[in-house]
Amino acid sequence: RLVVTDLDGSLLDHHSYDSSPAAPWLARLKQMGVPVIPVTSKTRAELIPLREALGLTATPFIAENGAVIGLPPGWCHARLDRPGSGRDGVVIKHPGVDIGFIRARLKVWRERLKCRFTRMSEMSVLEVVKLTGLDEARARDARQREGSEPLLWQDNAAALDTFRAALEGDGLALTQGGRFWHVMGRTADKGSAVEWLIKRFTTLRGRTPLSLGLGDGPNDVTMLEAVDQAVVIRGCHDLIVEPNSLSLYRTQAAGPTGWAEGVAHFWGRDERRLVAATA
Ligand code: 2M8
Ligand code: MG
Ligand code: MG
Repeated sequence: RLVVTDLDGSLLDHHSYDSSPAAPWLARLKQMGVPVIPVTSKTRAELIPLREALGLTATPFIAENGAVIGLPPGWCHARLDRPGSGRDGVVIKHPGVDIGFIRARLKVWRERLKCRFTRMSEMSVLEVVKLTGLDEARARDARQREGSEPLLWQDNAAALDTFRAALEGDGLALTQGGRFWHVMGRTADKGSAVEWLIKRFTTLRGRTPLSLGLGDGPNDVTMLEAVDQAVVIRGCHDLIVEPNSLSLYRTQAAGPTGWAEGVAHFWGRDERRLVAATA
């Protein structure tokens, strides 16, 4: 088994970033030996303290909406990966497009299309703090992008369509998070990164895992369509998910309370048996 999960608005509260209502399930999943893999818009820098705090340092992570994949030593492959030079021997993959190219194209399109938006990298740290409720250190980390650029759209819907089409010609795509639009490589979304990780799990362990995914935003849809069991957590957006089976559950509660509700919906009954089997 395997859990892939969005953070903001899912495992973490949209406003306070608190995860405590999910703590009992996180502990149980650890006991069951189930990897919980964060799949988030956040950057690699933001994930360093967060993975520590959540007790998820031994599992892989997917950052920047799929543009960055991190593999801890237990998930590396002797033939397929170069030894990790990153922190704690973590191997980093960049399936997307470099941030320098993304920023250069954003500059070009803003001049040509005369559309209005503000990139996160143009905001001061204090503006990011105000907008997101992150503390200053985390807001700094949020600006350390490698393969995706968040922006606030300040123009109308028609201009957004034109902008989207222009980006497509560059091999770029727009995806929507809780507060920001994110510009990134078209082929590196959350769903593709999750599919890649499921394949890696299968190569290493010799069997395909049963996968459970949880998310609350439009940027989570590709991920929810890539897993066996999908949980849509109540949030600020109405998500249209095409489930690959009947295994789609929409929670009553939002944030980490909804997260626990979703895991319990699918796995609550198996839990006692699985803990006993792995003990
Ligand atoms: C941004 O991501 C969220 C994800 O839903 C958003 O679009 O609202 C990113 O900049 C991320 O790095 C940051 O931690 C987060 C803070 O709310 O905002
Ligand atoms: Mg979210
Ligand atoms: Mg997110």
